[in-house]
Amino acid sequence: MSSQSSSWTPNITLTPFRQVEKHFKNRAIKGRLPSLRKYPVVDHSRPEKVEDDLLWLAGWWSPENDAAEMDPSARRRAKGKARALGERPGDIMQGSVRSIRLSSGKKGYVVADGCILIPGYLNQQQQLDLLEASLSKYTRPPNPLSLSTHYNLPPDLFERYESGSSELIYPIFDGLTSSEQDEVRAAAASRDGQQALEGQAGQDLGVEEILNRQKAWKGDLPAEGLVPKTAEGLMGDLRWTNLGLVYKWTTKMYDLDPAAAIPFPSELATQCRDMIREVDWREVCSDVEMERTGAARWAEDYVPDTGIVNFYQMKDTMMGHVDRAELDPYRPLSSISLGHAAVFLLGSDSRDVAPRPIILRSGDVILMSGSGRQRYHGVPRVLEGTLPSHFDPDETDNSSMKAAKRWIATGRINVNARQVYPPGLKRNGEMRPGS
Ligand SMILES: O=C(O)CCC(=O)C(=O)O
Repeated sequence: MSSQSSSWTPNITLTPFRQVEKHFKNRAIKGRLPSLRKYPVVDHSRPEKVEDDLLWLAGWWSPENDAAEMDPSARRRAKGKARALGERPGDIMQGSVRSIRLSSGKKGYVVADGCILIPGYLNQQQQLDLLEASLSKYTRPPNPLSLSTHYNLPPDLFERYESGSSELIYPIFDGLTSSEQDEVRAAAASRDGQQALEGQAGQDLGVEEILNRQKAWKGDLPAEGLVPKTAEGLMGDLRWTNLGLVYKWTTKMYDLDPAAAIPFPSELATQCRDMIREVDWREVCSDVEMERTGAARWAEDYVPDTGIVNFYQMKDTMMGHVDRAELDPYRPLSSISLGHAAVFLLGSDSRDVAPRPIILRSGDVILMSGSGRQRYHGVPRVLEGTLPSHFDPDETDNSSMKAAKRWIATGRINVNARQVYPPGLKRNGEMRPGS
């Protein structure tokens, strides 16, 4: 048995990924923004004109933000320059990244193997349409929301938010009988520590094992100690809504029971398919990678069957993670940003490698495919003061759009789509003949 001396301190060394995450998350000093130069960000989607660059206008590039990283004299000079917001950084912030031309004429940047950033893929109207759909349509049943396990949600949650309803919505736990509450408590205690932190790859588990594990899982449990809230309060607490095949956050597996499948929204599927079709994947993947991933066929057979809409309030973050629950580990994940800009960290397949920070603005798309699907990624910071003016209220807005704009005034939305089932794989796990 080893003994610990009184000077023993736990090993709290952070991985390079966590160090970068921590830097961007830092809010320790009020009014101080984290430096964008300490871990230089790539910023391919910035507008050409300085006066259109909301990050610059909001002071994100101010040298004053770098002060903590500087020696005292450089800090004094920086403070002087900061009054004029500083200079917008030049080429260094573009990084050494290959650009490609999409068939639509749009420009993409290969920010890592298999990962493409397409700045401004969605125009302003498309962003507004997707904003409204994300909040008003995609939050309706049967789609599960982050709050569904915990609150008796009405189907018209967003309409209540829109109308400013003062009606209270009650926690599920509070509505249980006392013996049911005891059962929930006992089940929660027996599961303590059993929650999957990192999921196993869907491909390694296979359909049958996923179905077996799903059957053994007794369901998510409602939390105790929540208070009743109005729709206004709950729309601020909302973190995600699930589209299509249901992803189980606690087990980190998809629910592959055909009876549980929810159709993926067709208009979103078309939009994401179009993105995949516009890319000439031979420009992105090596011959070996084309062969290994089946990328040559994605234009024809990429059909998203699941997705998540992530809702961020300004202080929300998403920890670095890898999405590995899909049965095909290579097919593209299409990811769209709306509202405030954010720092997106794109790492390698290990947290021991520092990630590349990338600025994502409203309308930008990231496609992650092939080996790029195994890369750690996350969102350590939503960037204050960067909401584009097309999200400002407009007198021609209908009531639903007004409410959607009210929501995004303090937030960011990410809409992403994935394909769980590779073509040819039937829902019971068998391969279709000839595939
Ligand atoms: O919000 C984003 O841009 C990233 C979302 C993400 O990484 C995810 O849903 O897995």
